[in-house]
Amino acid sequence: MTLTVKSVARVSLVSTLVLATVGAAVLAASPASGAASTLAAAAQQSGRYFGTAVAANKLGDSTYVGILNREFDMVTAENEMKMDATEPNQGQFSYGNADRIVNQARNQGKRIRGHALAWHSQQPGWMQNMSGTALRNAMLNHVTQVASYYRGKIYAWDVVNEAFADGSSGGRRDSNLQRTGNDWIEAAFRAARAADPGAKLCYNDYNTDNWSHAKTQGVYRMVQDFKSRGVPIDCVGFQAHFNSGNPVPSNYHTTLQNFAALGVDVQITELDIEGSGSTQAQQYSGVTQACLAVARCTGITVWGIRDTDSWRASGTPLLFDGSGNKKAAYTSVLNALNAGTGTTTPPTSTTTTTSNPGGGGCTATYSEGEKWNDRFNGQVTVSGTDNWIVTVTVSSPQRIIATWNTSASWDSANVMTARPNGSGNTFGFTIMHGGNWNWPAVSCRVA
Ligand code: G2I
Repeated sequence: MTLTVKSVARVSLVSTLVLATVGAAVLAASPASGAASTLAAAAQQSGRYFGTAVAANKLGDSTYVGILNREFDMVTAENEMKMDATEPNQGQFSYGNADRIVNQARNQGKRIRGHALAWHSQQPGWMQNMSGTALRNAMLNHVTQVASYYRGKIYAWDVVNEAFADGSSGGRRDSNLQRTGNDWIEAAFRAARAADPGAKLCYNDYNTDNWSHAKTQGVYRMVQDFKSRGVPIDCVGFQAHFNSGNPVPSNYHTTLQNFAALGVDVQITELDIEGSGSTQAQQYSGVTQACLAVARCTGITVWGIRDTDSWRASGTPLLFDGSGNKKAAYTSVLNALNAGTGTTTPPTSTTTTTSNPGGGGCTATYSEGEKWNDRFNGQVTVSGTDNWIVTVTVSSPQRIIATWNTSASWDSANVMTARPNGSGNTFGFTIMHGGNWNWPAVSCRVA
């Protein structure tokens, strides 16, 4: 009991700190002296990047290019690497516009996120009409060709984009690709790994920000499954398109942390938040804080530069106005990055939670135990049922070496399944940390 209370108190304290930081960030007119003065430089202080989507047809706009060159160190082609752009006719590849973006970025010392190798949308006409083995082979050939063409130039590929259904199913989205067989995603990842072994391979989706949403859980289970079976996946992209109907969730940090605990990087890949003024600025700051608080959140990309460049320009969702002036949202992001609370090797204060995402039944609460140079102890307290199954997932190179007050087993993928052994509803374990002090992800279900 005491343990649960301590843990809850810590979570509340961190929330308060985040809110206080947001307030301070919005009030400040300019960065403190000594702080970095661009988004990229500010993000680099914690080893992260700050990127933007770029459209090839705007590379002649000097205001646009001026902001791009000054503020960002990662670039995503907004449309130019999609399947319809790169393979307009089957077997005929077209890289002109994508290359303009890649060359501009590389000449400026920026890195590139590739977007996207396989997707149900933006397929060329010839592919839309295909099905079965012919489509599967055409998709794999596309992945192989495009990833090979850009081998060595891409930091991370969105290998598969938006493959999960919206709503309560938590399952796959129906599409011609899905109908080729449920293994189409892992087949795409294997082809991408073979074509460009140096690129991080990401699964990228939207509406996966709220930890309690079925879609988020569906993607989580897929990544967990891929990690356990050795399917090559390195990262998960959270598009993060927010507005009043799809607001920044209060559990955003939990989502990022729980995915990271599976042993993948997480990236915010297409951030935009509709709105204006201090409300928008606070939301931007909160998203930035959530990334900074997760060691494996390696960077943030906004989906365009000026509001007028946005795919939903009327929502004014970006960091610069139509004239290229910095908005309040820009200042709040810059200040959050400069606040420097985040680190790529954080100490022990990560607030991994604890819950039954399916709703109902039970709650598992993690709290810290003793720490040593090479290992630390943790406890989990379960409430809501005496008949629980708790999953504890640690992230590489961590490994669980001992447990007490539970009947548990764990596998090479660092996932432990714990059940009651008659000792009550609090159990403990020891983790060899290998320098990774992140808390494990825990979740609970009724047996
Ligand atoms: O819809 C927002 C994003 C959601 N996640 C995946 C992203 O790839 C997606 O980006 C948007 C682009 O921002 C739009 O610019 O994807 C849309 C569809 O691919 C893009 O819109 C397309 C229009 O539908 C086309 O009519 C247009 O020719 O942009 C094309 C190029 O301007």
